[in-house]
Amino acid sequence: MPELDPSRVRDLYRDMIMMRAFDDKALKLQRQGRMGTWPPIKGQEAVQAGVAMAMGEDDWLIPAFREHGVMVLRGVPLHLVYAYWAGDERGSSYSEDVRCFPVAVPVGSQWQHGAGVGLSLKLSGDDAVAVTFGGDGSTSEGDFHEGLNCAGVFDARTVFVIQNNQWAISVPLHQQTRAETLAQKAHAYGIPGIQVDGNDVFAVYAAADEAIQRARRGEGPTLIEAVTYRLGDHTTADDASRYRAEEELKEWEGKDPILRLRRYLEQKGLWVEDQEVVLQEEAHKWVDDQVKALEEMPPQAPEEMFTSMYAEMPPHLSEQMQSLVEEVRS
Ligand SMILES: Cc1ncc(C[n+]2csc(CCOP(=O)(O)OP(=O)(O)O)c2C)c(N)n1
Ligand SMILES: [Mg+2]
Repeated sequence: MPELDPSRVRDLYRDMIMMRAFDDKALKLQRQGRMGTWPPIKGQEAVQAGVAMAMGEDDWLIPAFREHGVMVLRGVPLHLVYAYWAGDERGSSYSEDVRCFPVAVPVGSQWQHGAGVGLSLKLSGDDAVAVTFGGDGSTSEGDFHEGLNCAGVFDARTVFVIQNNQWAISVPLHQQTRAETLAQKAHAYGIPGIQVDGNDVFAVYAAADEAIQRARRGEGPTLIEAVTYRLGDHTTADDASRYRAEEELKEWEGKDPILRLRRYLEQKGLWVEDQEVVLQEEAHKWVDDQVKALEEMPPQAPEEMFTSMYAEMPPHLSEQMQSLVEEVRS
């Protein structure tokens, strides 16, 4: 059990409630046609809250695509996270003071980005740390091995976090690897690997804190496997009931990280129903305000979906951009 005073434990609970509220809202917006495809984070809140709390102010976050919780906790405005998933390029354009890379959907690409950022932090003598995320499925990509190997060899200041939510769309973990754990893959690269209960926010915080401090001292990277579960569908374009047993879902619903932390708080006399009511109201108000901010953004220019990709746009994309602009304006 890490040393956290009661107010920080309550902060963790608050962070997780905020995540659940904005995740739930995004699903509703999508069903109403006001949001694009959304990958839900329900069930994975403890990983994100625990890692975010262990990060220092100047540390860098390199997210994959299911890290909205940790992104918001690191300072990315929620309405911009929503904007990204509503198909708006401005969702990836926030203040440079927020040390967070944009969402990267290509599975596994984050491992190399994280190794690179961690290496650059080491070379520049910066004592900040890079924290990178990926899913269980992404560990089957070559990028995972290249990223971890490179980080190990060069002592990058990187902490790698696998959100092992048991599924990569419809592919279960046992079809992803023969290894007993994902954490043990770290040993092949000569770096520490630790498996934690990802639905236990204290375990996640403790492991992340130790790994981040270690990287900050220049002692090299760590791989953390957080064992959790995706309680929702892969995205709003998926129907997990087609490949996943109802009993499995029920079992994991019983391990909901938010319920677990709430029971802990209640048992310790740190939480009462009145506080829950106030917090829920606060969460819903914040989410509604952020939806308003999203919907008040002026429409994005059609060019924007082209202009963020290359420093110099290849001719075939320029042509496509031109024809889209003409079509939209005609
Ligand atoms: C390189 C690449 N291949 C395939 C896809 C399509 N795809 C998107 S998410 C996903 C599964 C990822 O599973 P996992 O890494 O476990 O992350 P999770 O979605 O469970 O968070 C796949 C195959 C992609 N985005 N990028
Ligand atoms: Mg997964």
